[in-house]
Amino acid sequence: MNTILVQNISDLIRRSHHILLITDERIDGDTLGSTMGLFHVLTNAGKRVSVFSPKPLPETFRYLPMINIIQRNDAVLKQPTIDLAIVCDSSDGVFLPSALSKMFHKVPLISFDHHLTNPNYGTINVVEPTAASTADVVWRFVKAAGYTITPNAAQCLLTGIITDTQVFFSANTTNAAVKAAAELLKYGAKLPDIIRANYVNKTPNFLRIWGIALERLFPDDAFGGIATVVTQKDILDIGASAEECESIAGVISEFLNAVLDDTHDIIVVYRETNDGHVKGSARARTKNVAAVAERLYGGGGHKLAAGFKIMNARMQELPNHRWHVVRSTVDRIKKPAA
Ligand SMILES: [Mn+2]
Repeated sequence: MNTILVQNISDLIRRSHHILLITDERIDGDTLGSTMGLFHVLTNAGKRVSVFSPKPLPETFRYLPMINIIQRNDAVLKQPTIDLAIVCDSSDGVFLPSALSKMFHKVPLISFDHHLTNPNYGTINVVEPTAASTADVVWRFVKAAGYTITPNAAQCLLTGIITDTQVFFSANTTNAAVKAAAELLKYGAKLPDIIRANYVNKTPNFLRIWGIALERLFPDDAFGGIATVVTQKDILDIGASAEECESIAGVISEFLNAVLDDTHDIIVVYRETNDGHVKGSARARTKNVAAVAERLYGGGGHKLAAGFKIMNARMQELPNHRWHVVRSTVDRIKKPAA
């Protein structure tokens, strides 16, 4: 990491009295892990830190040390004492300006990210598109700046690396990410706890829906890949909770991407939401699935991992066991979460 950049950020942090950390609105292990990692590093360095997250925290991440200090009320943004803001893993140039506009003062903003699409909205931007996760970008900064790393900080940062690489399974896994993980283990991170919380530990209801989805696999002409569907009827029949449903498309698409043979490149999981829309999670081995998701449904994300939302739609099964999207008369398309 560029020494001048590290120096500039360290100077901003040293001069600050009250730092605001903000997660992305698409809550995942990386935005939470890198944000909470910085929280532990900065509080350990004697800094006053507030953390804001715009969305509820999934139960999966309850194991992250001190996760309960995260505040969801906008009031946290309005504190007049805040003189520096840091955001992690937020490539969206829309959410963040709207959050920042609620702040009492305009303050310098540091952005750590690894999304190619990051529009560099920060005062200082540390955006490394080749990095496997924002957490390993943050780790390289923390190390270069000479901060003390506590076991709690290590556990949070390792969570970001492990979840964004699917435990070093996904194609974005880099030498730097594996090296960072090895270093964080030395500082006290507990890898088995991270894997247990994120990758096993599934409820029976979740597994039942997973089973239905596997049985339904069909060739999907729209994406040119293989797809499956989770309907509202499945969710109601099984009695799955809203929490279980929220992550299910992502989990199943990751699983299929891991286990399907090489004759399939694109994998799509469609899920009907309880408010009448269809959300999709798409994965690819080599093709640019974000481009396909964008062309078809105004979706987006990473080249190999994308998401989309089809407003006012439902899934319908055809006689040949294939499924297609049926839109209702009001046909609006909204920018999605990956
Ligand atoms: Mn990430």
